[in-house]
Amino acid sequence: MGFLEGKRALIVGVASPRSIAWGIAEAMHEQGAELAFTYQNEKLKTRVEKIADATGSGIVLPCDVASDEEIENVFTELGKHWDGYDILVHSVGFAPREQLDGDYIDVVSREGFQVAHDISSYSFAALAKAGLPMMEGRDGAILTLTYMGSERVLKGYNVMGLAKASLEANMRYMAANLGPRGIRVNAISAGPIKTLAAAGIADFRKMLHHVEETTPLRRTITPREVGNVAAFLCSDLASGVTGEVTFVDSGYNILGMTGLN
Ligand code: NAD
Ligand code: 0WE
Repeated sequence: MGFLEGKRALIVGVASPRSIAWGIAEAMHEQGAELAFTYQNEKLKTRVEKIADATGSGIVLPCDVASDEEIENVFTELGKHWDGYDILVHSVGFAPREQLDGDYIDVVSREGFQVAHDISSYSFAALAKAGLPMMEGRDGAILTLTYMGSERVLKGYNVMGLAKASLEANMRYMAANLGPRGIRVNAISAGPIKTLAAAGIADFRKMLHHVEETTPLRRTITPREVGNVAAFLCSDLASGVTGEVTFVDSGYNILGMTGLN
């Protein structure tokens, strides 16, 4: 029997079979969870329906996290299928394209900063808050996806680094507030993976190569490896863990002088 048997999970952030959220959905399904999904826009709907089919889920709802109304609507609709739910996965990040190319100080703008923080950090609290009534009284778990660019400077990550720092602080404040109500809140800090969110990022292939050459495990990680840790963190096996950032990065974050490994 899987360690998520009897749990219901809402997965936000599938865009393609390469999405980290796709790997999380597969891992949670394998451990016995019942799943529901959201999609950002009509273009992505059929992709999300594919993973829903593959995991025996019939619940696929629209949700652009820029819209308060769409966030509210997800839980109104979810309530027609489920009387409650146990797990929320937030696997969403976005900054306007031009923010991720060039030096931070040259490209940062009020608009770019606002959008990055709104979509990549605020949406985490907004989804948790809107879904709170349906998670009350049932050992819930909430998870988000972050990146080391929150703590260290990576060329080109720019305002996304600030947004991820905000997201991690957001996660800790949510953990403190929701802990007394039986809900745990955590983050996974993943190493680089070639997903849609990595498409067109300058030198991304170089970064993957660097990870293969220098990390303790000498390889990149897969969405499914992130998924397995996500399934664990959202299960009762992790009942004592909240407010934590867990790295799934082949050990990259422990290194100094990476060029010499
Ligand atoms: P992805 O492109 O597959 O997923 C990003 C998701 O964000 C997509 O599903 C997209 O639809 C969604 N999204 C963006 N704007 C949205 C909006 N306004 N409303 C609703 N959804 C919106 O890429 P991914 O790599 O799987 O990214 C998932 C998460 O993992 C992101 O938070 C990303 O920052 C994080 N992450 C990625 C990597 C990596 O190297 N790929 C590493 C560490 C962390
Ligand atoms: O969080 C991310 C990427 C997030 C992202 C990607 C895009 C591309 C398309 C946010 N916004 C957009 N906007 C778009 O228009 N990662 C962790 C992947 C990533 O991106 C980098 C990285 C890594 C790793 C950018 C520079 C340096 C490293």
